[in-house]
Amino acid sequence: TQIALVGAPVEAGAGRRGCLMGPAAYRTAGLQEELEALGLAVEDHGDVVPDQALDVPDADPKLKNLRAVAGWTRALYRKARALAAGPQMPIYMGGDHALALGTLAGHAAHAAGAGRPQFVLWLDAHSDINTFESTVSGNLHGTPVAFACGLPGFDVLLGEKLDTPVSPGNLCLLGLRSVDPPERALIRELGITAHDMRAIDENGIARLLEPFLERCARANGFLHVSLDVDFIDPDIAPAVGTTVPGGVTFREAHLVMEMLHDSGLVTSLDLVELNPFLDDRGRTARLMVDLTASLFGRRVMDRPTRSY
Ligand code: DIR
Ligand code: MN
Ligand code: MN
Ligand code: MN
Repeated sequence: TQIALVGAPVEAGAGRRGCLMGPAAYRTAGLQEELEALGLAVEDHGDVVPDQALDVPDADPKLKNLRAVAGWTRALYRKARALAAGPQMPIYMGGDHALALGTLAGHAAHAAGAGRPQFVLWLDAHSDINTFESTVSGNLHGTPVAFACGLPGFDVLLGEKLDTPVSPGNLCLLGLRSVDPPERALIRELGITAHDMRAIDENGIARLLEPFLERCARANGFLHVSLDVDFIDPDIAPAVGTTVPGGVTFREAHLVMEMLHDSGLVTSLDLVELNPFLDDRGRTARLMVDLTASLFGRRVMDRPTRSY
């Protein structure tokens, strides 16, 4: 396996500053070296530079940093689309979750061109399915799922309509514990698979994740995984601006990654919302690196590769 590390120091989509230091923290925490230790060929592509997006209003009364977010979306869309066509599997080192506006659009466009469905696993305390209409905070990191589903109102981001949306049936949201009322209604209307923390408590991670991976495998889909730091419990992952208590444990998070590795299905990965300014001696950055290593095959004992 070959891997492309792509820095996306986006912080315009979050409510507080600091996520721009994320890519540097992943490099300092040794992401490249840990993946190379697993025998993978890793190339660091450096940090993406955002477009100017001068056609977008600079000061929108409601949507925070709309022009800056549009600039990132366009640049990351092109980068993701180009990488999806090549041999390397991209890891996008964020940056806040607004970076997924670009990465998801790019990967979905490539999947459509290849005639294969794009699947998305959203690991997050939040559902991030606000529209420009429904958002109360105006923070655009709360919108990428709605954008990816092709909901209306987002054309200003790319400067054109997203014509290859992800089918809502191919999405799985896992780890939810903060969902705004309009988001909850949208999830129901679109029929998106959404597992909250109670579902994890009652069923365990494996029973929830397996059917989704099975569907992806059966459909010969590409799988994009978007890992928000706040998926994990803030007691062990404090470096995030939007902590919500009651997140997944260390082992639950690793189990997700281990199952993803065994599935062999993952084609792209976002690491988002790490805010190193809020970290405790790098422990969250190191945890995110270790989780990524589990996704790429670090394990305690040998196990057969799963075939669905
Ligand atoms: C809230 C919080 N739903 C919003 N969202 C996120 O601002 O739209 N926090 N993504 O991380
Ligand atoms: Mn998020
Ligand atoms: Mn979140
Ligand atoms: Mn692997």
